[in-house]
Amino acid sequence: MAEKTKLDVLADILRKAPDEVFIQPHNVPDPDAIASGFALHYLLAQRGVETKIVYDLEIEKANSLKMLELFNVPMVRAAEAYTLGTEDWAVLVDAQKGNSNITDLPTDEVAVIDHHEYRGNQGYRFEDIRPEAGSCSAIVAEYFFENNIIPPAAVATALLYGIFMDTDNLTRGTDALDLDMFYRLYGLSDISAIVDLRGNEISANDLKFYAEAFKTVEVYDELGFLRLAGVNDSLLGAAGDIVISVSGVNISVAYALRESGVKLSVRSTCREVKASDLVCSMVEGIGVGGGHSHMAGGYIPAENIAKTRIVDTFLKHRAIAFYESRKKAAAGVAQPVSP
Ligand SMILES: [Mn+2]
Repeated sequence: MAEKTKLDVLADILRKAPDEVFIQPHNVPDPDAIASGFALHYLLAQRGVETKIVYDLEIEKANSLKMLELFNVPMVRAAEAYTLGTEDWAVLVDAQKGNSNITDLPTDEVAVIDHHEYRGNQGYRFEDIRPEAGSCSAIVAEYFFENNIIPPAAVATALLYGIFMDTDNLTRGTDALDLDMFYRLYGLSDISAIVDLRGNEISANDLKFYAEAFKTVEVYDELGFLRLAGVNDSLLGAAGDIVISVSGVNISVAYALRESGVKLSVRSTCREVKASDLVCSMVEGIGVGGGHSHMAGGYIPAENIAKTRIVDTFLKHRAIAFYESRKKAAAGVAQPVSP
């Protein structure tokens, strides 16, 4: 007898749900999170498990909104999911329980599919966590091919775009799985929809924020800093991607100052300085942070920042100190002092 696929195992578990089954991506879902949720919703329906996709906070970015419209993704905000309760089960996608970027809803989180650093089993009955994958979309895409299910064009295109975005056009943290799935999805996708999405990556309003933010850019060696004003901090990552494309800059630290605290987004293509290590050192003892070697995020609540300190200087000081120490350590390894 053929061994059960991951999808079969997951569907078997979810059939036992006492009430509804929800799929929950991280808050402020990005294209990878939306595609993963959308594709899993389709796959589970193929196995007779009906689900609803639910998310918290807002979908802010223009391309994420465009995805919902183009592919008709059935996603509702948690606040509007009136039937959601403690009897319901949830599958987390592109996030894990206990992450700072996901709201703990009343549901029982029984399963997780993710590509972030493993945070340990949080009581899941099913987990498929592959930190080496550049996107969650590639992991979910594999479920189609493992089960000989052909994704409809809308699902294939959403997944292709999810891989595209999370790997920065197949150049950031890309794993063989991302490439393999990209190749297999490509022929099933509607490339004109990808072109449409590429043409909707920022709104006219975003452009104003970017214009202000780029005036704040400061470069120190390979580090590029950027401060974003206002509440629209979903632009942080995208602004950081632009800063890192500046010649000579290999690490970008983008941050937004809100009344409630500081939000950080770090990108790195520097071998010696992992984005996740840098962000962890910046928030050490005062906040939370994590991510991948190429991209990471963090948050420092306002009450943990001494009022007497200038936040910009404080952040830059911590980042530069960590950068210098890593560089020094790497140089030490490369050129051992002769006895
Ligand atoms: Mn992702």
